[in-house]
Amino acid sequence: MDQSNRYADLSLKEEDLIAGGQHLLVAYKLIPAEGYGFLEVAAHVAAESSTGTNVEVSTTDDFTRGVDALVYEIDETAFGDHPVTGGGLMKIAYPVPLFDPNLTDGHFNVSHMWSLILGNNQGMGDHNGLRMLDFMVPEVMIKKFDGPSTGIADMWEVLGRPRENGGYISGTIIKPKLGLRPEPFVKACYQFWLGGDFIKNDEPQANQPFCPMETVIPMVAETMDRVQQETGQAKIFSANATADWHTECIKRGDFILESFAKYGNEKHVAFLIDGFVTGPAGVTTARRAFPDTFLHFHRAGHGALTSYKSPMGMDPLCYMKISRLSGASGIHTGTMGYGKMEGHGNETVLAYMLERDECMGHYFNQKWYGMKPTAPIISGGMNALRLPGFFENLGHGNVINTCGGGSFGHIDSPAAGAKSLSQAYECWTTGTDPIEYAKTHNEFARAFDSFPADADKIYGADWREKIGAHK
Ligand code: RUB
Ligand code: MG
Repeated sequence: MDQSNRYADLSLKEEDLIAGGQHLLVAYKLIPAEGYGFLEVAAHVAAESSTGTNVEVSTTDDFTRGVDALVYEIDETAFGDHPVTGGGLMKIAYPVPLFDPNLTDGHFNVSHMWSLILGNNQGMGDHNGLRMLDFMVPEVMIKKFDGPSTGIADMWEVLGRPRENGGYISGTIIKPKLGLRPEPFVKACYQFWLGGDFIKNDEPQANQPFCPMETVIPMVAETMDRVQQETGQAKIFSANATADWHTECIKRGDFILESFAKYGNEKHVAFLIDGFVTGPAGVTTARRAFPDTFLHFHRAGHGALTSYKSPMGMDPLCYMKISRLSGASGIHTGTMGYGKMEGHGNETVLAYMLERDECMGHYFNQKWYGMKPTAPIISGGMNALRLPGFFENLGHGNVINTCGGGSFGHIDSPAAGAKSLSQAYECWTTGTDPIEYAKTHNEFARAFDSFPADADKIYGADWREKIGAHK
């Protein structure tokens, strides 16, 4: 049934909708199924995502019609006719009263927003693809999302740096991913911390019988204390507190904080929450139960939702915005094409959208009205050789970066791997040519020997001759 006479109004102007401030706007890519018209399916999406269904229902009244979501713009051929990557653009305006404030405090909740704007409409049979490309939350709603409570500024402070522009945080992920018992696990921590700032649990590292949390976490806390005394430098550990049940998440969080508090280091802890698999409930549980602890949003599995290979789901930009609304202190943004995960150089907007108080996205200029920033966490196949190009593309180095293979794969030691990372940052901040820099910085030079395929690709196969003799 074509409902475009009710759920579409192409005379509406986006600037008026924005100025009115009473709508959440969403841009989608839509591929109608064979035999369906573009506007017809677009209107069905608006109906399914607001006050309607696939048929007219007798229970509708005038008030109901007043909160209809409306298609206000379409461009049927915007992305071409490829069956997967093609499609048209459509934008829908959702009236604010459609969204759900909490019973407890009147704050908006992300789960509800998500299920409305990217919920049932994903499963409709009259399209072959529906992907959310961008959305814009009006001021009246932004102010009622939790947003972050702590952030990278607090982490910089713990590290003894200025709260503004505190610079690159060199980090790692303990590798191997699984299979380390407590002794080798903390040995790996110790070795990295001799040269680096930040360690995170790899996302499946939790409470395995061969490395129980109640054994290993106190050992990590003791190791952090020892390495801090030996180096005179502050260190951070991001501990996995992901759980299905909020009580379990809180139990893990409490236990982790207590373990580090024994050494006065409870501020040196972040909680890693796998926010894709737990969903907004996991993130908000940690955000609200532990407002003073940095909330590290890891997103394993997100590719099923955000991959550019899919005509479904949402663009990574939308996922970033959702994480900031939920209150993540930091989220993995990918590596913008410089690491091993899917991505490309133009994804700098993912970081800017998280950091800035106002940022132009793919379709909408989002104002955050003072909501605290979420830090970009750069991870996945990175190493010292890939970092100078990454910083150059992003334009700054105020990020948390975790290099698992890039640190534990360094030919000399994890400490040398860690040092090679901060050297890569110094190389870039001083504008030094990496080959020249390598001549006087051994750990960075040895990263070339450690990752020769990367070295060949990024710096040319003659890097050995150019750098010359080193260890
Ligand atoms: C990286 C790693 C991270 C993922 C996350 O290990 O374990 O969990 O890369 O990916 P390594 P994303 O540094 O050895 O590649 O940041 O894209 O979510
Ligand atoms: Mg991982």
